[in-house]
Amino acid sequence: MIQLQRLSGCLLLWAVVAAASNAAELPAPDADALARWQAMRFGMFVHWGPVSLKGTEIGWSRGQQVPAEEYDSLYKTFHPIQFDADEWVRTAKAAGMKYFVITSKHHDGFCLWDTKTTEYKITDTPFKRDVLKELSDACRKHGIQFSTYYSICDWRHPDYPLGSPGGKTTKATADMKRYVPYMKEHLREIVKNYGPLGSMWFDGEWESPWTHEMGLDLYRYVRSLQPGILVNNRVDKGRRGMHGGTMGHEYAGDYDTPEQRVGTFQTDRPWESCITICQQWAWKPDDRLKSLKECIQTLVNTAGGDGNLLLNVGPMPDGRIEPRQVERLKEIGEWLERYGESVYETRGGPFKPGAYGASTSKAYRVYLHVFNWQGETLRFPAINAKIVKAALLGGDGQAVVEQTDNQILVKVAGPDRKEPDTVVVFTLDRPANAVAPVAVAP
Ligand code: FHN
Repeated sequence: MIQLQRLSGCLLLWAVVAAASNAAELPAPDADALARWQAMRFGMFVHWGPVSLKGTEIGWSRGQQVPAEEYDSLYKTFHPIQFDADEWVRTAKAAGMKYFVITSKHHDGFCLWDTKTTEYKITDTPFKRDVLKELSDACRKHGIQFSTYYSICDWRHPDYPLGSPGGKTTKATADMKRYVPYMKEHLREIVKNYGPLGSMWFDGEWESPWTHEMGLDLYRYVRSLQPGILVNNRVDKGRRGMHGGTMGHEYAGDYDTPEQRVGTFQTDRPWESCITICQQWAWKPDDRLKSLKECIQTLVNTAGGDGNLLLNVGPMPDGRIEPRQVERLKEIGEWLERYGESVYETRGGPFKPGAYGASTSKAYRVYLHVFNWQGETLRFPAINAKIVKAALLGGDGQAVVEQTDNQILVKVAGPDRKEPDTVVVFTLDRPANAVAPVAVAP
């Protein structure tokens, strides 16, 4: 028995080492591309497809609120005649977003480009136009980085073993040996015809048909299509659910992907929170729209944690982004017009996010974003740098800062405080990235 246990122990160790060594052979992410993407801090996520005709959730409502047969026939009447790629991209730009990620194929298998692999695509709808082509052209025209979301799981395709509702059924004749090449051809078409891309944003990796070995292979394949492309951690099996972190170095993926939450403060590995501006990913009539305060504070808390924010909109079946969502995005852009230097090209910290708000920094400057004053004076822990100047970003009003060896006291008179965020700027006697991050007591 002991012998058997020893053998199984050795096999397990071998498997771990093999997996680790496999991962060790992965091409390193393009450091410049990663740094450029991190500096962008803010992008638009779009979940769209024929399901918008029903106003239910993309992928998940197939075989639930919408019978699968009906869901799969929606494309035959999908005719978003008001779709204007230029208008979507201009809306993203007006919001202060620097990159754009669209669902090229979600769990329902519908393809938003003119793929040669299936008729279940946008160019086989009454609309006939290639949405990915028009969006990639518009992004290039407006200087917005273009990226695509791609779902590994495909609950409609006969060769992907699990089906609707929500991956809870199985398909008798499915075969991953046929499905993976189908998927790889999609990725080749997308990168070659609409690239270069900023990122390939994978999703749908959590189900049993997808394995760690497949994830490592797919990461290598996508990097072979475009060496400088970024790939998120949902290409492999290492993602920690909605927390979005990666379980270990043996797993592929260049950045972590917290979902519907602001990621925790993390400066040693890039991350991006994906969050809906409403509640549902795809369009839903009368869905709850997040307030401007919630959107700004989410963006600031994300940047304060050293992460990016990918804020999602779900366009309507006529091809427009809902006017009230466009208005919200415009309001975010107006805030960034004034305070964007405290978000773009910054790093998180050195004061970690807390009840007060969050901080960001770049060069010799620290931007203290205060949401909650909790009284007259805010108290912050000492840092290993001298504050040589303090002011309010935007110039109107005064910040009074007192620094001792043990603490930093910050005071801004009531009339000078700003909703939803008062930005106090410290100028330091050294680069802010030389200052060790510190937690701020609640
Ligand atoms: O199931 C999907 C969901 O529809 C949506 O696309 C989000 C966005 O990241 N990802 C999955 C849920 O984790």
